[in-house]
Amino acid sequence: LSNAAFDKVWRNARLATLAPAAAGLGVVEHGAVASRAGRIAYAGPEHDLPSPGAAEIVDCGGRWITPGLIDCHTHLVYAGNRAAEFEQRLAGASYADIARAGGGIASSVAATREASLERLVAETLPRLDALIAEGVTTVEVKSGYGLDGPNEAKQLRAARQLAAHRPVGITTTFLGAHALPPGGDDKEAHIARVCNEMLPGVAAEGLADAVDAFCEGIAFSPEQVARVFTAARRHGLPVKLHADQLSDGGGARLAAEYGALSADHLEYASENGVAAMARAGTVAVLLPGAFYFLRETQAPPVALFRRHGVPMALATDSNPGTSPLTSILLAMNMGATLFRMTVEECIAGATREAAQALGLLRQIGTLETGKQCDLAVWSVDTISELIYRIGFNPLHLRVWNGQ
Ligand code: DI6
Ligand code: FE
Repeated sequence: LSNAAFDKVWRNARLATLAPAAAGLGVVEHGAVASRAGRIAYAGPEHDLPSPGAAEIVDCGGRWITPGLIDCHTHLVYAGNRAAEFEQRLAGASYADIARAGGGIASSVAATREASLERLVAETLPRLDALIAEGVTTVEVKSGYGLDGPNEAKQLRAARQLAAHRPVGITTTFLGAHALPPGGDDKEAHIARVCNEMLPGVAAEGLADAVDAFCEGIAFSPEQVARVFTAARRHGLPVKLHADQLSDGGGARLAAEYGALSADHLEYASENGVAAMARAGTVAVLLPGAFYFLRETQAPPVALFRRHGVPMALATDSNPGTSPLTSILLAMNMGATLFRMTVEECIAGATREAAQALGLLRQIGTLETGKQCDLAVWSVDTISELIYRIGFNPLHLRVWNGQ
């Protein structure tokens, strides 16, 4: 360490560092974190804290510090809502029935195309604020409600602009292969436009950090997704996949074959799909909000992910159709109650494993020297309270990029 003073020290805290070399959550009982120039300059026992002085010292009063939470799968940018469709489902219609009748994603596409860029940002900020209020410091945002060149670009620009309005990290994912655009009936033609027009346009403008697709009977086939992934590779973009959510379509294996950062949902993933993910280092992103909201009954194969050593992340899947959820803490509680994940898995799932699902584990996701200083300080006695409570927000303070 140089002699330069720390910018800030948070002392008298218990740390869940999530450092991969440490056991479990990497707990440090009498801990401190120090920042310099937006990065973590120290995280560990307070009595080992080097003492070059600090511009500001914050006494955390024995509270817990975790890495800032990461919501690694959202469709946060869209216009309108689907409350009417929710009522149809309450009356007995299924998600797939509504999609086949031209509702579902297509109705959000119509509303999103109608909205200006400014309007999209304005409609999204309250949702983003709800996440931020729970200690979220990085949010992944997908397109997929524009489904043509100009509107996909508009959605991704709106996502990028969020970072100018709020102190939060935003990563963007191009999801042009989400559904057929309204009125469209030719999946092959849509995939060709995704690969030859939309993706090159979005990549040329630097609007996307990754590429995703929806691999499902009601969406696109593995062969069609493979074409999108090949195009992504041509543009040097990593891939992710909505895989095996409503049926086993071989999505987990397909994602692994393309070295995907993550495969997401995975309720119906098979063991050989899970094994392929393990070999490829693909993270399983589990989305209990959608499982709950669709009243699904088949939980993802958590025991298989554990046995094969596939890291499990948790995210809100915040979207108007299947998961109108803007609480990462509730997603974590549902990971435990609905998917039987452990407290440690739920906390790792919204920090370290979520960072890996975004390809950002070197920058964020744990309390380790050199990483961006993103912290959440919690007024809880035991860290399990974060997972145990429902609808209670114990966030004491949040630090993004050292501030
Ligand atoms: N899977 C989902 O759960 C969301 N998208 C996807 O590919 C649903 C999006 C919506 O219904 O608007
Ligand atoms: Fe999704």
